[in-house]
Amino acid sequence: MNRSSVDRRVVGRVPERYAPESQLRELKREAGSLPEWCLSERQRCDLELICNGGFAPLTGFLGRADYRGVIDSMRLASGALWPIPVTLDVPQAFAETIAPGRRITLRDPEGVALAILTVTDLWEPDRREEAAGVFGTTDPAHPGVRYLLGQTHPVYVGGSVIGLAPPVHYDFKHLRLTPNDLRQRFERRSWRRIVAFQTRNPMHRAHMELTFRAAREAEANLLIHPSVGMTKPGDIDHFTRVRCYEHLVKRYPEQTTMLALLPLAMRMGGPREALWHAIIRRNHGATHLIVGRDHAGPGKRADGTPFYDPYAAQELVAEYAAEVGIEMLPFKQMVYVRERAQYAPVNEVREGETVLDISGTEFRRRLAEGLEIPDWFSFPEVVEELRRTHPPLYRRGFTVFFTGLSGSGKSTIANALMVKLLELGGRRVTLLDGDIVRRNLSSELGFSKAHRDLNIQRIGFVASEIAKHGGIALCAPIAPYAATRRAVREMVEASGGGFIEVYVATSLAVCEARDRKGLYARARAGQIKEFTGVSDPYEVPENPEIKVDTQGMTPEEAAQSLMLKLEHRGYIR
Ligand code: PPS
Repeated sequence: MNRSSVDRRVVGRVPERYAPESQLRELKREAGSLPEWCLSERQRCDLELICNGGFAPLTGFLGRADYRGVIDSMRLASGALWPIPVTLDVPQAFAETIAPGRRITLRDPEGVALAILTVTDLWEPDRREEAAGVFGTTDPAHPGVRYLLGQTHPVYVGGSVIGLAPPVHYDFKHLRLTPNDLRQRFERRSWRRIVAFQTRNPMHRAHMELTFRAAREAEANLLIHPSVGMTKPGDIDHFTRVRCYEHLVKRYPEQTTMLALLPLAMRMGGPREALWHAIIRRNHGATHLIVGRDHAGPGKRADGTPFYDPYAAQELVAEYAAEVGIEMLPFKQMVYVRERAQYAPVNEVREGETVLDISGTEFRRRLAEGLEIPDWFSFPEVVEELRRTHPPLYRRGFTVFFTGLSGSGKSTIANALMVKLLELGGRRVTLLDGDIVRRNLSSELGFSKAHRDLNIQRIGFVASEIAKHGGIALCAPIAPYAATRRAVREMVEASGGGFIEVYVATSLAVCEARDRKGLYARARAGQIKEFTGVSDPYEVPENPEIKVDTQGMTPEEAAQSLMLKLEHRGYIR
């Protein structure tokens, strides 16, 4: 390793985009009179790093020429290296109220004016082309693609920003250090060589070993720099993670290691994202970046193949490291070698040695089932912290979401299941039956697609709150649309609860023959419009956790079989 190339004092500041004190009063007055845009979570993260210099040399959200250059060649129009588009997406209706040359106020969800943006460009991007260019795929199994194609608005607004105030964070204030805060601290401590470690996961022994080795090899100090903006959906929440990191830093020798939080909204873009991380860490004063296996990896495709080669990120960062001004420390996967009772990179394991490893999925399974987590894998205080927020499944909340035609037997089975769960005891159970919800939550709604979606979203919201607080929600609406059911699943799972979709597969003919409420007859006679199965669609669930065939089975038998399945999956015991 060429030590001299990066052996430098971390002097100087990165340019920030905050308005000088002398102009603040005038700018705040102006902000009150401009069209205003309420930032999404991702835009808020991006704005913070634009303003505090974490995204230098960006001076705002990308304009059209920069955007093109970033997609095609990872470069801004100025020629500066920049691999990931940082864009401000807005709906068409808002775009129509602004034009190039105008200024807009960027606000946080509470209405606080964070910045003023001077519009230079306004355009409708081809977001599929962007996905293909940046992520190398348009497959929605890639979380970056899914966000881009499913959650961004169709018009991009480019322009430079001037910051009025940093976003307010109420959590872990002592760890929220800007690039210039960090540079100043490094300077004060005379840290000349700083290895940054990026992570979006809790850190265990393997990570500690890896960072130790990296710092030792580089003869450098260590900056543990986890991303706490948006990470991959399903990740462990940052509150829990940060408490784990705080435990862990106490185990490093004093004066060697610093922990700081990075408000980065990750895109899970693999190699390009790794290069982005390198630029961001350089801005924060780091001289080295650890790039491990599958850095910023998006997970796998539906067929199980990875989106990127696990070491492609290392190759790309290595190619541009000199230009970025940061040295990359490539790391292989660390595994525990039983005979040596220590960790080693997987490529240094000798023949005949026994390798122990617990994957992320296996670790989550052990947490979910309340199983033992060995000492060689993690530290007791870290495991304890994770167990506090991730108790075993049988102590977590969950939602059983019945779907099926009117008269299919959803409510009856849900009722029977509720009674059985209450008989078991120890848990709170709420039944959100279609009719009950329509009376109490959705009394003003009809049966158009928009109204049905709204009805199901409300059910999903209530269910996710119930599950979040450890309760059991039994939902029994028709819920005819697959996309809305999927959205509810995501909402419940994001709140930490389990989600079990039960398709009550009674056929239309049987439901109609039963016609307990006389609704089918009225629908056939044209007296009820948009009736599911008759004059309105029902999209059959493709992958429900459980399919109930009510023919030849009483509701009680169906409920009993559901109890067994819940027990088998670990939700009750
Ligand atoms: S949805 O699509 O999920 O919002 O429907 P949901 O809220 O579950 O419907 C509850 C009950 O409304 C009665 N009903 C209708 N169903 C379907 N289509 C139309 N047009 C309609 N009009 C009234 C019906 O009895 C549903 O109850 P269940 O328990 O499913 O029979």
